[in-house]
Amino acid sequence: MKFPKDFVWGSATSSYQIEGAWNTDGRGPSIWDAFCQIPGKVFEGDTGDVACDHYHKMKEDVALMKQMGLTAYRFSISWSRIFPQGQGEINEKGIQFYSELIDELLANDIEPWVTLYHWDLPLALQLEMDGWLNKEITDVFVDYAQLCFERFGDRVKHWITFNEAWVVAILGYGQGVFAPGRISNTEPYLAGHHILIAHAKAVQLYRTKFQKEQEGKIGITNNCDWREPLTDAVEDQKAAQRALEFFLAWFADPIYFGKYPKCMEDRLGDRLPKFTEEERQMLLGSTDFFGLNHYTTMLASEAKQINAGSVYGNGGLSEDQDVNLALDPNWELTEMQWAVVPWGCRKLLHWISDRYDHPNIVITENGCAYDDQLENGEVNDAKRVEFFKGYLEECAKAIEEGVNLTGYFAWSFMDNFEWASGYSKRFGMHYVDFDTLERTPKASAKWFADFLKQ
Ligand code: PNW
Repeated sequence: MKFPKDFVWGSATSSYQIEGAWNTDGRGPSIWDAFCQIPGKVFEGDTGDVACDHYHKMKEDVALMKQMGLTAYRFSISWSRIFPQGQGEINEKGIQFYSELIDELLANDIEPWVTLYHWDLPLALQLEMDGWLNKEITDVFVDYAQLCFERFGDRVKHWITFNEAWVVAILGYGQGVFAPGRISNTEPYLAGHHILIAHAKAVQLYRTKFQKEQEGKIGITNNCDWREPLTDAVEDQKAAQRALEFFLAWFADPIYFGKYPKCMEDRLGDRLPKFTEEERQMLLGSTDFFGLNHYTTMLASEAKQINAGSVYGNGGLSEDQDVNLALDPNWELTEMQWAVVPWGCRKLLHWISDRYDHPNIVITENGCAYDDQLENGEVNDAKRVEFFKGYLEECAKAIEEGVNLTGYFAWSFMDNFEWASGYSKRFGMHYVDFDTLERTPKASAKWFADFLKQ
């Protein structure tokens, strides 16, 4: 496998999934703190109250990253740790935590890649202004972003405004399985619209007030699975294309073309909000790199009848696209029931490259959950090693074929709170014992370290 010399190698986490310390040092509650309290929303009533206790074990965690030879680490800031009410009063202790984390990383030659929003909206903003359904939140987000640029921008050279707007919109406002738990076939499009505008405003602020002096880059990360046509039939090929447009082009077209994909406009009508000319201009070109989270592949076909009871069948997804999704029974599944299909990654990279004219793509998440067990003090997660090998091989091929892929972040650095699945799904390269909170490197962490040494 050949990768360019300056390729960025990292691992990723997010605040609510690892930090714990939910009410320590003045942190305010987020929508995930509240969502976890609703019976039945999170597997076995798990919460992020303690999680991996990264808030207290930060230095130990950075030392593990160093041991692995990572050159970059992607984490997110908990908005309510630095603005306990989402706006207004600043919590200096929260600022101090991230400031120390950034310093610790730099002291270990690890580049911080910072996500501003990885789903943990301050609860106050949900209660007082309806979260992402209210356009005014875009300005509140910009104030929060500004504070981050001011306080951390001297040392942070890579910013990601939003992680996976699709998940926020569809799982949070469509299917209601993630916070804030809303079920609707109109709200996902409104929430997604406001996230895009908030992103564009934050980028505009960074570019006009900070970028020259701080010399950093700013972008957005979107997630997308690959959609392979079930058959060669033209309708199935069109269905696969439509599924990709509803998934990724929904959030990438406005940034690269200044508008939503036509198939979304046609199918959604008034349910798809419209950008003003000013917003359109602000969105155009508002990313310095194409952040991509990629996990899996499904087969797509023209829906003559939507699969009943499919997880994709609720809340403005399959209904709006007229796409049926299925799995090839030969594909291996991870613990999340996500299929392991390395070639899907390469096809998606090409699709992005072709549609958006060769952007600089950074895979900001890729990884898998397996039922890892600690045995005699070790975890032999051979399947995860296979997964990384397979996906990285396809990445290397894509680069050889001309795709401008410049970085890769493994999800996740350590086992953590997997949202509605709680602690039941192990995604990390470090095993975390959630009783003692001890970390143990898995075989995959050792494989990764050896791989990076070459
Ligand atoms: C991403 N889907 O979540 C997130 O960025 C991480 O926080 C998370 O731990 C990781 O992937 C693994 O789940 C996703 O339904 C959640 O397609 C759901 C989907 C995709 C990504």
